Amino acid sequence: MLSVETLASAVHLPDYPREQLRPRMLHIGFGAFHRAHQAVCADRLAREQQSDWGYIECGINPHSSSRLLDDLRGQDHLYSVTEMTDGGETTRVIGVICATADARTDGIEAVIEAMSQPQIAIVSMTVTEKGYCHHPASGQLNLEHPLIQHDLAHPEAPQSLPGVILAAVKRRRERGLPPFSVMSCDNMPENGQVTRRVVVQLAEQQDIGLADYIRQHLTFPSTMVDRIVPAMTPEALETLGEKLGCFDPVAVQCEPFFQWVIEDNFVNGRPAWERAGAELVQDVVPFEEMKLRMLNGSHSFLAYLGYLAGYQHISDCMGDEYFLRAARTLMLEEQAPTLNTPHVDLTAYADSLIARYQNRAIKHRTGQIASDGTQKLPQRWLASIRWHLAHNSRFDLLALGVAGWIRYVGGVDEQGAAITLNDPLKETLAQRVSDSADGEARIAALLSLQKVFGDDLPANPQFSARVLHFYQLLLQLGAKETVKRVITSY
Ligand code: NAI
Ligand code: CS2
Repeated sequence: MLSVETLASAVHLPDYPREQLRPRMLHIGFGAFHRAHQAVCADRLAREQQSDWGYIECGINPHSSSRLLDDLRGQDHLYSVTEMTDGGETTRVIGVICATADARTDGIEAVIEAMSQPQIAIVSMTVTEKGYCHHPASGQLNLEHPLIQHDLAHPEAPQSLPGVILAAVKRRRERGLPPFSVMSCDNMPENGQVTRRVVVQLAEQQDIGLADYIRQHLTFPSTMVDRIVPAMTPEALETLGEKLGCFDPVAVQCEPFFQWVIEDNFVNGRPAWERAGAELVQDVVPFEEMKLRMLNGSHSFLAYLGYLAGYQHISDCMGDEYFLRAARTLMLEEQAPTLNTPHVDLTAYADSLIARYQNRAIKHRTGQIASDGTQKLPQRWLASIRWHLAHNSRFDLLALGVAGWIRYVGGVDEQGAAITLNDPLKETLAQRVSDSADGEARIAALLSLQKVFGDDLPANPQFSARVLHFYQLLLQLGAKETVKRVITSY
């Protein structure tokens, strides 16, 4: 447990009056990223600007196995964030969390009640792409999703993100309380629009009046979020604990880089985030697309090809000159041309991304980034592939990425060991893999996954042919040699 008494003297403690914080923000999804990003920003505002914006942290999954919120409560809502560079580390204890409400231990009613406290002005979330219960290819709410089915039957005790937001909005409206702004901090293009759509579409199934109220009175600002925050491992927590002078089960480690671009569209006030490194803008879309395609797109490429090649971490991939060149070429030759960012130096951006990937103090597992591919591929690769098909330009590395994903979801690595798939569609993927012979039939079976690839891509012979070509190279040469061959002949 984190204990301020035994902490190493170099650790920075919250030096602002915590009792004066007002929990006007409520966050759903107390994962690694939120702890190292939005909460750090609020902490900096409290420290440097005397901001009184504090957080209530919530979990909405009643069956979650995570004890993080319990642990947080057990240490006075304090936890540590350590920024890691090759040259050293800086640790800070974050003090802006005022309270928690967890469906697992307190019941979902406690969460909805917390969201219905009069002072709540912003509900934000980091629940991963799959938490929105939408079809990744179309962005529409998936009415067949088990959590949505549950919430349609039990709107008063919801389990999905849209269902929980809806229940809270309904209650606030009945009590005559002001609406809140809903801010997604997940890696999706127009994440505010996605959130708005799933909430309104669920409302339309239940109460048209409520759907209209949401359209008129709530805002859903979009955001671009960036900071590399790998999942903590038991070993990393132990090692860190020895340095800190106490074991902090809620600790996270991250890179020093921080970026947050926020659409300035809040219905009930907001912190002055711009005074703590965030950018408030009218239109986030160009920033989101740049980051999703160049950073996350190259991340997913390195994740699948790197995993198959036996590279455990992104920084290990950077030790292979061909992987490094492939990632940079993917960014600059196949993603940058699809973007609309006239005022950004994309070459400098690509170089800064490569430098961040080379940070060996950050142990970012390729296997972690490879998770949930069905939710990530559309915005990271497929929109760009559509652009290239329309412009008749080259997309070899993107097609190699798709081939790498298909090889990965085949479930067996190049040494014949099983790959544990982590994806909400893993049963469908496994079924399609087992029903298809390896090779052309496998490609057809996976590319026809309409929820991911839509109707257009599987029907495009040029696309399927490129993916098949690279898939066969992967089978023949393995990932390391394939990446080398493709990039040296690029
Ligand atoms: P994490 O695994 O530590 O946390 C995920 C959180 O989402 C957990 O609190 C979990 O309870 C919640 N969650 C998962 N499925 C859910 C569902 N169906 N409904 C409600 N809650 C659900 O992951 P981490 O690192 O915090 O990342 C979360 C998301 O943050 C990513 O998927 C991405 O969209 C975004 N992000 C992450 C970055 C990173 O480097 N870790 C950087 C930029 C964005
Ligand atoms: C990664 C991202 O896990 C993944 O899919 O690509 O979480 C990435 O680390 C962040 O978006 C960086 O901001």
